[in-house]
Amino acid sequence: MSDLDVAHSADDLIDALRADVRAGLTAEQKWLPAKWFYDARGSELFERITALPEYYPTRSEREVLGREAVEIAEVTSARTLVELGSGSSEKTRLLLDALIGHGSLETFVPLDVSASALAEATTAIAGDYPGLAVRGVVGDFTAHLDLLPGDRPRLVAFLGGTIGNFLPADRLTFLRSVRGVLDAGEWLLLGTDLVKDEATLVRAYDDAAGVTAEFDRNVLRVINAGLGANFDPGAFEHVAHWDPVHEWIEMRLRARVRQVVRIPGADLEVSFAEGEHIRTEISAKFRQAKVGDELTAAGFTAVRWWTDARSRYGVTLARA
Ligand code: AVJ
Repeated sequence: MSDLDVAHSADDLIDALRADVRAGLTAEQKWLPAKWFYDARGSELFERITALPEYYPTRSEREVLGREAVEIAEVTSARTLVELGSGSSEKTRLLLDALIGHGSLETFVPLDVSASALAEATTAIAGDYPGLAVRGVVGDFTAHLDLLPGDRPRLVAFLGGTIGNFLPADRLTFLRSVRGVLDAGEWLLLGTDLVKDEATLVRAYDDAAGVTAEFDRNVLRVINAGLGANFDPGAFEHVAHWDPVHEWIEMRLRARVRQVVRIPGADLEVSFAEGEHIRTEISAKFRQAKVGDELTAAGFTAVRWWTDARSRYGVTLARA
């Protein structure tokens, strides 16, 4: 059994894109929110990234979940699994199998901005788990958390390291809002990529095959399609920059030449100097203590911390 609840209509989506493009591309340092990568093409490119030899986070997280899913089921006895930014929900199957095996799970609620990725995932999962109620929500996890259905206790999974895409202040706001929709005693499972040597990090965000570069440039295609803009994606070079002070990877699109871009749907003309860049994503990397402190500040208690064998990636189970 599956259904899709659309919190974000197509019109809402264009309004939100317009507002973000106006704010980001008129700023002194141009920037765009990372969520706009993920139209159908962008979600597909991200799936390809997860299979790249350089992009370790997906495999490291899968290693932890494969090892610890039964423990997660035993500790939480969740009746509902909510997955924020679920994408293809591939790793989620490890959790579904364990929670169903444990006998507690009734409902799976994947929430994603990408309607296409979500429709595919809900259909596939509903087909493979006949007893499970699958209730997909097309929405933005910074805006539509109040819509989360399902019997308690719920386990909210926020995996992949996507928490790293928030700026630090927004991260705390977000964690507090998750805490705000949960009752005391419900659960958060949080995936965080960890600080490591710069070369490994930069390679993971600038792969040899150029898939990440195409993913980065996809945001320009999304703006072209949504707002009738005339970005030439080929006129921008993908850059992965490690910021050792903030401990985050910054993805940038750097203008190869001086240019002016028209964005009629946002009533905007944007000039780029040669070499000027748009910051398209930050992907913060964490240390265990920082994760624990931030969860505490948001009103959670971390009860388990696991990493993969190479300590590249951390997974925290926290109680509301
Ligand atoms: C899906 C947001 C976790 O930040 O590593 C992959 C997205 N960006 N390669 C990340 C991404 C470039 C990814 N998250």
